[in-house]
Amino acid sequence: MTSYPTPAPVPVRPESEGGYKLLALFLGLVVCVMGFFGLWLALSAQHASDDASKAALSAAQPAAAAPGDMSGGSATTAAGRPTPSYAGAAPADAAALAAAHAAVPARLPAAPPGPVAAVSLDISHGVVSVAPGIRYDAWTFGGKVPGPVIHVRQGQLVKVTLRNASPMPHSVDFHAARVAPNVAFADVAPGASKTFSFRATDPGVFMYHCGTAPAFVHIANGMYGAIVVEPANLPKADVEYVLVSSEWYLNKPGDKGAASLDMVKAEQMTPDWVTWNGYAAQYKTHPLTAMPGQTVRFWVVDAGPSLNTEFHVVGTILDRAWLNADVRDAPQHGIQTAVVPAGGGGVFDVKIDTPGIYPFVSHSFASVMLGEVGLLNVGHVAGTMSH
Ligand SMILES: [Cu+2]
Repeated sequence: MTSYPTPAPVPVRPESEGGYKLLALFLGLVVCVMGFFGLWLALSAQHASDDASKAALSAAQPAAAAPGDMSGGSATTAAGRPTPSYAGAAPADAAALAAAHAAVPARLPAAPPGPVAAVSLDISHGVVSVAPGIRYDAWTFGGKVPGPVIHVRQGQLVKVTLRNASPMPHSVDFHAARVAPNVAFADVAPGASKTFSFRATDPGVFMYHCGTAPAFVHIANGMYGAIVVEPANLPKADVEYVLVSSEWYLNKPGDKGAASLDMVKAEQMTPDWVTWNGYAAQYKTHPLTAMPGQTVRFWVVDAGPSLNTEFHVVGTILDRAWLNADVRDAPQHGIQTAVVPAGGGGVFDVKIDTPGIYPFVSHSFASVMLGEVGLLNVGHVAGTMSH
């Protein structure tokens, strides 16, 4: 018989030692990988922090003006230039100047009869008054800011003739139009003119403005107005007014020589003046009027360029409010304050039975401090009112 030696007991330890070595190797690798990952995270965070610091520094610097910039503004000034507010700046004879100022007519003009509404817009540059004794070198439709109120009836063909008597290209963009903007709203060269048409299919009150780039600058310099596209089915109003809200950003006070656009203030949306129909508080000195019991309709456009208007009439409630100028749908009733967004419109009816003086404001009250306040005198009562 062959005998076999009894095999020595096999120790388990060597196998177990091999397992531990593998485990140790694996853990070592994990530690290395995590170490590298941690280092990478730390470096990335440092880079992100550096980038954020650079971005913040860059944001604090006013942008340099592009070559050929014709804003007339202060974008060319050095970084960090202070932008003092000229809000409320007034010469000693401001009250007399306000009284002598011929308020912009706010009454809605008649719409032309017939199937075609011919609209002429003459573009020019010139000095306008934006507050008592404060002048601004503006870019205009029709020599005034805002441009002429255009009133057409829904369904009419609006035939626009644009003549550019200014030294630079301009254009017009009608929010009431459904047209290819690259064609209809294209630039018109200095001295040139053009005609285009659109069907006024959509009723309401709409902004029009120069759309030449940068439109922001062209709007801030005064190139905007309102077009009312009146539907046949609105309830009757006794008195109708058109109000265009807008901001002014001045690079100097404007009392000694006309101011121009301050791009820094415009971009930061810190206006010097906010106005109804282009001139601070003009309807405070020259109130709009109505008789008790009459329905007064306000067609409101906010031309911006940047701030909304929170339309509110002190002492009453908006009986009907067609928000966003959506006059195809039923109005809301009993509204205290209605938002009119920059670049948008709203239609509001009030019926006031008690004689008195009723301020109309943007209830974003900083705008009131800057001039966006007017009075509706109901019943030709004596006196005035501050708000
Ligand atoms: Cu323009």
